[in-house]
Amino acid sequence: MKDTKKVSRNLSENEIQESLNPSISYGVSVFCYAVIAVSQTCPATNVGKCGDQDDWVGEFFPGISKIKYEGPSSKNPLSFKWYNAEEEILGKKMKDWFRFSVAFWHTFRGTGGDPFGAPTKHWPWEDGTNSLSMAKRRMRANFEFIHKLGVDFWCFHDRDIAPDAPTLEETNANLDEVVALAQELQTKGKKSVLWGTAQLFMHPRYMHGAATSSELGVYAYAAAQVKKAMEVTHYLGGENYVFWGGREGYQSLLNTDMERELDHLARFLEAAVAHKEKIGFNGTLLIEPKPQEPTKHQYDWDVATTANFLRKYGLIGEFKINVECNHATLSGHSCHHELETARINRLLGNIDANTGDPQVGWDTDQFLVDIQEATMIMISVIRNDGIAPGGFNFDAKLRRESTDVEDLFIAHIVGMDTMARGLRNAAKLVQDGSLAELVRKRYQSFDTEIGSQIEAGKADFDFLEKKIKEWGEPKVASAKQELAEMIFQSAM
Ligand SMILES: [Mn+2]
Repeated sequence: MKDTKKVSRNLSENEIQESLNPSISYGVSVFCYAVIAVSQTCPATNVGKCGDQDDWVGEFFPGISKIKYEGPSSKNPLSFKWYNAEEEILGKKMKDWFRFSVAFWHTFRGTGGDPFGAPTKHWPWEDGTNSLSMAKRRMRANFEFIHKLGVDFWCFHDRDIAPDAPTLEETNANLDEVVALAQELQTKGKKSVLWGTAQLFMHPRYMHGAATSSELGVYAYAAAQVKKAMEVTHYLGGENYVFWGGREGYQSLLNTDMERELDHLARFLEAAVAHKEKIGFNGTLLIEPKPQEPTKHQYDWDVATTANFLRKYGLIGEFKINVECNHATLSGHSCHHELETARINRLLGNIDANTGDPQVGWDTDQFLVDIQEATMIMISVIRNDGIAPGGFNFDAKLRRESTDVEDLFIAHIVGMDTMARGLRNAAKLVQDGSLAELVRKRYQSFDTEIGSQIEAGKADFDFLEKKIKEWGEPKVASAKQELAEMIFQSAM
């Protein structure tokens, strides 16, 4: 960190307050408010289009029309080469396999700021404020974006779509005003919310966590915030609600009562289940595992840890899991492993489609462009017969150096095309059947009378000892891993 250039002056109370809001991201940018706080300004070329009112005139993306499928030979960057929404693959339309969603926080609040540098993105519609009118203008830009991109869903954090205020009542009033506009735009554009969530990690009150904070007042504040976020998600017709424990973890076990914190987290989630019933929200509650960052240890480390937590506290059946690929790799697993762990535990609820960098090793939230990885993801999704009412949320952001408005479209297009190629490849593997046959053959010794006795729990050790004495040394077959890889490759 010695080369870090920090903002050299002290920030005023107002600037700190403002800096809490602008750039919300699950990634590294949460670390350093001060750098992020450098405000965007209204570009000179847009004089007359910016101001303190929601007075933006005309389109936000005037040079870009609705993105169309043009097929693999197209050289047009603003077209789909592989994603063809209405095309049926294995009996389901592509759009129904994916249920793609734009993440409001990355696409509309991502500034390109990082712990070492100031924002790099100066979108024409941003006026440099975090005002309510700016929030509304941004929401209108969001709906034009998802319409032109051709996706049906969007996801949000409460504090990203509307500004924080000094009191909870005023903050909620801000949120209500923006949500009313979002509802109007949704109805007009026939769009809906894939999921909503509460942002419980950026404000300093959450420094010890939210539901796992050592402070009762913070636990209560978080409860009030989640209550409201669940209510607005329900109001907007959201199909899911996500819990991501941004700071639910610890920095040191020396000062932490881990058992008490986990008990509190369980009580918090139980209260969320009760509130869901109280308001008649029928959406799925989802937990999004992540192993660490910004905490040293986050309690919902990975899918298996989260499943164990849900079982211990009797919450299985109330929650499913939102698997984020970049979080999977941070926990030392592949995305495919996490999806399969969720699937076989009947917990697969949603996918945050992104990826990390294999060398960098932190949560870089990049658009996933690896066709092999996408194919493995889609193998799990096909085995699960889709993930509705969940979908594929692009919890992914442009690189700091990508600064053109059209880059927002290009990033989502390549992300959607990559997943579409994954689906097409996985479907080829399913139709070809030789990979499934290889796996079936590998376990065929259990497809016998004694095998079914074992699998039914009816073969005790005495019986098996008797059998092996009869049979002698068992024959052990090849695993055929390289052949499996060869078959997999043939579908790329
Ligand atoms: Mn995520």
